Amino acid sequence: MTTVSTLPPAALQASKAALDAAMAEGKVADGAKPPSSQAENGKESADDMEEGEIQEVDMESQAQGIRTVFSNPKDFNVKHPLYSAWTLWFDSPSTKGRNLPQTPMTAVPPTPVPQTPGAAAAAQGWMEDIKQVITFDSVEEFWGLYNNIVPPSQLPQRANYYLFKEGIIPAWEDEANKNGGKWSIQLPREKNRGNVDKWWLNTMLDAIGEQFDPHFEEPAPHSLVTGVIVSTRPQFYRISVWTRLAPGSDDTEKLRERTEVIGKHFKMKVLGFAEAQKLAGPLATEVEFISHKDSEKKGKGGKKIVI
Ligand code: MGP
Repeated sequence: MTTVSTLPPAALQASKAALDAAMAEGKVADGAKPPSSQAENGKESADDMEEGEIQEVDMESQAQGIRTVFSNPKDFNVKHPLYSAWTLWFDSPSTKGRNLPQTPMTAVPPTPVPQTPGAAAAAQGWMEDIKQVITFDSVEEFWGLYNNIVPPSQLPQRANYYLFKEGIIPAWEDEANKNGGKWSIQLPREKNRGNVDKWWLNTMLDAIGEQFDPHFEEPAPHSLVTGVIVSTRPQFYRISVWTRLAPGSDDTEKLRERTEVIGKHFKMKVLGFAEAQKLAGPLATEVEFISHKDSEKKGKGGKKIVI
């Protein structure tokens, strides 16, 4: 299944602009709210106006009956498409070994597991407890979902949210992941309960807005980012950004640079740390990259890139 939008350039541009506005408005302070009209056109909303002030109306849009989420958060009729569709997956102790009933939120056709028999069997076991929640392809649907799901700080221990491009399963074995790796950071749970929701929101926004990889529009292999994950563990939180490729000994310097740009963006723009800031400590790691092939070896060697 292809994951790249076939939208015309104008629609893509609108999508990016809408997302930038959403991020500027909602990213940190009041992340859960959809963007306001101010974000789109710099005009005041009716609530912000002084008595007697006259509100400017975009006659052209009105004439055409276009109502964006910015001009009418409840009754809009235009959606801002994302560059790709994304699927949210979830697992927690309560989903393990259970077949969840198909509610409207989970009524998504199952994604096929990878084709080679060995990979399929391995991924099947791993994917057994991971449930698809919903697939969305617009800014509005993202906010609708975000406003209706439990934030990571309220999840039980040993739970995970996985947000992956549609058609890619959150497993090493998927075609799109098998040669890739992940940037991740682990931080102590108690000290970071107040930060994890903001970090996860920022991570999702920058993933769906294609902010991580500046070369995301190149014909192949498209964006290096395939998905993002937040994990709650008894003593720490972990946030990861999965990539399609991992720099290895026979790769060009270009792939390593492109991978490092993603790691630096994650550390500085998404998590808000300074480039030189040291983060490792008890229960904490630096922002570090490891290939999935090395992760599979479970600590038996493997080279990490640390930012
Ligand atoms: P984890 O949940 O990513 O790590 O993987 P964590 O949090 O360190 O471990 P936990 O025990 O606290 O949950 C845990 C284990 O799941 C790995 O060691 C693998 O055995 C298995 N696993 C993880 N991933 C991401 C995959 C995958 O993509 N495919 C398969 N087949 N197994 C996986």
